[in-house]
Amino acid sequence: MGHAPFYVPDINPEQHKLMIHGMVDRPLILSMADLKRLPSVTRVHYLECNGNKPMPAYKTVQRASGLTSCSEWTGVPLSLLLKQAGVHNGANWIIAEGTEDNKGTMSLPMAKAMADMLVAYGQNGEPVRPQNGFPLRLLVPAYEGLCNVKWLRRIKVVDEFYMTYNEMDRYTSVHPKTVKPIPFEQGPKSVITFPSGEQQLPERGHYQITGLAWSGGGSIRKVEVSTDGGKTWKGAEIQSAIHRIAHTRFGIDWNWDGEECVLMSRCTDDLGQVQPTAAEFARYFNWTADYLFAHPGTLTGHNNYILPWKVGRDGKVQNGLV
Ligand SMILES: Nc1nc2c(c(=O)[nH]1)N[C@H]1C(S)=C(S)[C@@H](COP(=O)(O)O)O[C@H]1N2
Ligand SMILES: [Mo]
Repeated sequence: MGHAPFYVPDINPEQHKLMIHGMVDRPLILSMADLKRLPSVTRVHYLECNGNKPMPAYKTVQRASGLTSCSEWTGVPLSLLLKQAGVHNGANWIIAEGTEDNKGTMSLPMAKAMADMLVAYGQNGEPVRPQNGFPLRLLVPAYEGLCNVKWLRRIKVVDEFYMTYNEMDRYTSVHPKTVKPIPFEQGPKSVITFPSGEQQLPERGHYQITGLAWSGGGSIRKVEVSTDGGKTWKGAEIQSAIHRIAHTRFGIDWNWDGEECVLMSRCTDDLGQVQPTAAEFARYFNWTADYLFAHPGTLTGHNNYILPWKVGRDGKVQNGLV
């Protein structure tokens, strides 16, 4: 599988180059110093792996939804480099390539490259960390983690979607001319981090339910929390600065009466998209939630459905999808 590198490439930043070529008038080869001389932008964005898939068997929030992170990224807008290179008419895709053995190659739409992709060299005010792509990473806000090619060294401007290493894994039976890649943009998602699976409430009384929300559709407009398994919902408080396409922290006061209950959160983004339940999510594929859970390997794109937590009378918290 190309999804996880087996090692972190040891790259000398003094020697590292980014090449932009293919359907362009003026191919570019840029050093790190060249890139750092160009106008930069800094933005906070989350990343999430498609492997983040809440399943009944997953006991903790880390296991069900831990493959996500949020950083402040600094870099050069890819659009600036592409304009400098002069993109040909009909060049509707790019192929981004990393430096390690399997290259982590991805075909990505030109429209997205021109809209908001970043060639990032900074992460939280420091160089991008080795594990996250040092010295250069392609940042593709809102698109699934896979698209955010680490250790970036080459961007080829092309006419159509290509079957590269990562795509072979997913679209093995389709022809490049007719393939319809699963939608890259991730939907609205939230998770309750407290109280969550395997945690223990010591006694009845006051708690604050807290968690994280994010969406590829933009910023988080609201988060609602239910303490009765989705029968009634209350607006939660947004507790962090709201950035577009970024983790947003929420919380709500709660008085636990000591009875068994099911906690759920659902968010709405500024496109008006609402996070689905597992049943609603499965229905989109003409499945039931049971079918979805019985086929963990099934390709579904982004798995942004609600992960409920069941609180027992003993205060023990368990996965509520069971
Ligand atoms: N070059 C390269 N880029 C890559 C990968 C890879 O294996 N090689 N893995 C991708 C996948 S599947 C994900 S989810 C993200 C993970 O990013 P992170 O390690 O910064 O969390 O990087 C993506 N970029
Ligand atoms: Mo991933």
